Amino acid sequence: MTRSELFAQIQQKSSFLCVGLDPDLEKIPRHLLSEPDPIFSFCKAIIEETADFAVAYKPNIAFFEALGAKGWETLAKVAEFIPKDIFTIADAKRGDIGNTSKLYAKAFFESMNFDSVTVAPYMGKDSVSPFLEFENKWVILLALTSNPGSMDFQLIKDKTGKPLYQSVLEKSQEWGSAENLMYVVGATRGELIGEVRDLAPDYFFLVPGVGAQGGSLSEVAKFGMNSTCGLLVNSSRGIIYASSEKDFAQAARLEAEKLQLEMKGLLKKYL
Ligand code: OMP
Repeated sequence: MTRSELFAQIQQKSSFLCVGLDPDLEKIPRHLLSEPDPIFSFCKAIIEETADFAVAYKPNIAFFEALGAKGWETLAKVAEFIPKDIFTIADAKRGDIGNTSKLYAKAFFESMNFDSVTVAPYMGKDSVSPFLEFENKWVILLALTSNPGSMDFQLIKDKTGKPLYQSVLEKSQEWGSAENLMYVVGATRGELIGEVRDLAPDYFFLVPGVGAQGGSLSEVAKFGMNSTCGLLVNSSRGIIYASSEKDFAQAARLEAEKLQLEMKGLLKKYL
């Protein structure tokens, strides 16, 4: 999917919502456990009920690979089930020496046909570039993450006073462009999102951390939106675990719709 196709979808749905699929056997409704593939049944129902409001889905690979070979099968089924006009993110946070990264890229872009994969920048250019060589596919590079530990390294300043996350943003723009590279910027980062936007004006940001982690959607839009929206805001637990009863998918729909309505207002205000 191209950047303009993604923006067209955002305009059409008045939404920049990414629904995070983090399905945990211990948290999904009990009645699903008698199904042949409970995690698939869960994700399928969530996708069916939220697709009207979502422009992206982000299966977090950990929740699938924790289940072994069966989990990988389920992931492939989930990826296949997501409607083709919706952007897909394999949240795998990969990155390794070049010839290994190339195979990670093949796994997610060819074997499973995801549109994008999350990648860690720590190993540098040769660990990220192999992902950027696939046509019409995207790297979503960790820049400023939502978790408390992001302070440990990402905010460390170099001799000139520049924090590490800013060096990641500047350097990586030499490797890719706004047509094949996005950045992870946590919703919990408030006005720092504005600083990231100044350094990467045209790029899309994947913004996790609203909902369960307490980030504010209106702050994200205020500091982060650009002329083509430039935001995919993710919520996982806040949507998929809205109810643990038989009505879980309808409850997820209501949460997704609530976020979409707020997004519609923000698009009107800032775009
Ligand atoms: P919720 O907190 O339940 O909405 O889930 C957030 C999702 O985004 C999880 O799948 C995390 O792994 C992921 N995530 C973060 O929470 N923080 C980050 O900085 C980066 C990610 C990510 O790359 O998606």
